Amino acid sequence: MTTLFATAQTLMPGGVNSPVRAFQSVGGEPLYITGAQGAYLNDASNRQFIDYVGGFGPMILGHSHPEVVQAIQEQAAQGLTYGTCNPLEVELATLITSIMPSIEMLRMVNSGTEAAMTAVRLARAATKRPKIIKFTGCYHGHTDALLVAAGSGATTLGIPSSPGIPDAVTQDTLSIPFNDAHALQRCFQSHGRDIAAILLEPICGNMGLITPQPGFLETCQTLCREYDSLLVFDEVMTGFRVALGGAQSLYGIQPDITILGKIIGGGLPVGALGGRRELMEMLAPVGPVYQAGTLSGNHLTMAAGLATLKICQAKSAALYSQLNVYTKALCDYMQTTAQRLNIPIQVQSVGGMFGFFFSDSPVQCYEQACQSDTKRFAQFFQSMLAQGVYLPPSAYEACFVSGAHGDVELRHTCDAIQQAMAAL
Ligand code: KE4
Repeated sequence: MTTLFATAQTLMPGGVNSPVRAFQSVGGEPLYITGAQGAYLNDASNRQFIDYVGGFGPMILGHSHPEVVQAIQEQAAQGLTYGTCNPLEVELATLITSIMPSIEMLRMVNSGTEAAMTAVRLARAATKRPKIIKFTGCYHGHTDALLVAAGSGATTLGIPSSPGIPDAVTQDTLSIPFNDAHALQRCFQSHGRDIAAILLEPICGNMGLITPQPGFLETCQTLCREYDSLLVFDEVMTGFRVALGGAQSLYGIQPDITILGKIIGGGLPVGALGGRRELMEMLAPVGPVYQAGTLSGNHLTMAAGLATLKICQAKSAALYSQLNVYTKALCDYMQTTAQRLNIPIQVQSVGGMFGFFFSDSPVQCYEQACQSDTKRFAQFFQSMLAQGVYLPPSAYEACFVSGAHGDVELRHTCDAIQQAMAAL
């Protein structure tokens, strides 16, 4: 064991500041990254890896993009935080609302968790109803009310519903299978007028990658309209990732509230929630729904997010086409190699994010995801890592491609896939 990790384990639970980093489900020791450029990570042992985690989504342009770094450096020279308003938060809000028409107004916070927590409070206040429908395996951060059958690290570690949360808090959180329109209809038939909102990842990225079945998102929207509930899209991961306008632009569904994070901070701590004006103006100081944050709208984060989103917008046609082409080529190679070696695998991708399950049947919900072969995933993960390719250290995460991934990285990754699969 490296001294870094041994020391870390004496100072931080599991030696980490976020559980999925601990490599517990894939074995071995976590990486200690000391630098990152473009598509690459460099670790404390001077090893280099092609990175398919990208900070779990924010690094869509690749690491250390010069314009993003420069924007942060320039702002840092102007002070690190003011606790006041600043022009950059206005500029970023203007840009986001111009890209996502469902967002007339937004509030910046410091994480996706904060944004999801606030969205739930706002939906309950707006509808005067207590219940929230979520989908099993979706992850919306670690706020008490949403740590019910949660994905990502919660599932990775086998604790999808955490201890320490009173039943009184979770009794109004209804978790049903993703892609199960009948279960959703039954839930509304049972609880209809008590349901404040449906909260979902429109494309699930926290139980591997699972796409909505045709019509499923429309059913969510129709039932919300029928019962006067709110539709809340958690686009922390998919926003500006799967398309410039996020999943809502891909599927043509306008949610009432959108949760954002990751890319809009360019790699710095961020979250946001946005929606129709009359909803958002229920938030203090205009309305009575309280929410606050010392570092919300911090100008360094705003600068990094602005620099990132401006490039995504300016180069959107080329960038998203490049992400799509690269990701499809990689996934096609993974699928055909597995087929040639008689290894059952399900590969899915949307834009610059992809996921795969070692499973002989399609994976459309959490229960099916949990039946995939996670031991085989761990073997594959370690073999890819040994060949200089870093995948998310869990079968219940999504992989991410950046604009800095090119032909050299694709060829290296495909060669590594061939080797890793042949060794399974
Ligand atoms: P944060 O609080 O971690 O900023 O965001 C929570 C969140 C909310 N919604 C979605 C759809 C998310 O994917 C996330 C966080 N994603 C995980 C990766 N699956 C963060 C990585 C981690 O927990 O270390």
